[in-house]
Amino acid sequence: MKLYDAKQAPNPGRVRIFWAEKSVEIPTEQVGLLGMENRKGPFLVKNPLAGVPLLELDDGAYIAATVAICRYFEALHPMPCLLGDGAFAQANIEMWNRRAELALMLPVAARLGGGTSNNRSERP
Ligand SMILES: N[C@@H](CCC(=O)N[C@@H](CS)C(=O)NCC(=O)O)C(=O)O
Repeated sequence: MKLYDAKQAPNPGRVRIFWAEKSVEIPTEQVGLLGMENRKGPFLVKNPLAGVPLLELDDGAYIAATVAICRYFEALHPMPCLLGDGAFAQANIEMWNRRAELALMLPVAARLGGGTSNNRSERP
């Protein structure tokens, strides 16, 4: 298993924080976002949406999207429970997660001039 990571980017950082809380260590490979390595052939074959983080599994499958990767590790390593114990806690965490992404991270990224896969159509 390997995580395609970019040390300076917030989304892969969320996965690394999640792993740290669960005391999980996985090899990482840095993807140079400034050199747009994520938008070149080899990486695009792995993740056509171009974003990091991207988790490569031992069987060759890929999981893209921060929350999906975190959910995968929550299922593999349930303790400590980070995504909620019970229906309300899970929904509440998901609600705040979505709020943080949509109301905080997206406007900040837009103000900084890009850097998310959600506005890649505006980039060369
Ligand atoms: N929906 C994706 C978004 C991933 C994303 O936008 N990652 C940023 C880094 S935080 C990225 O790869 N930006 C470079 C680009 O889109 O070219 C997720 O949840 O992981």
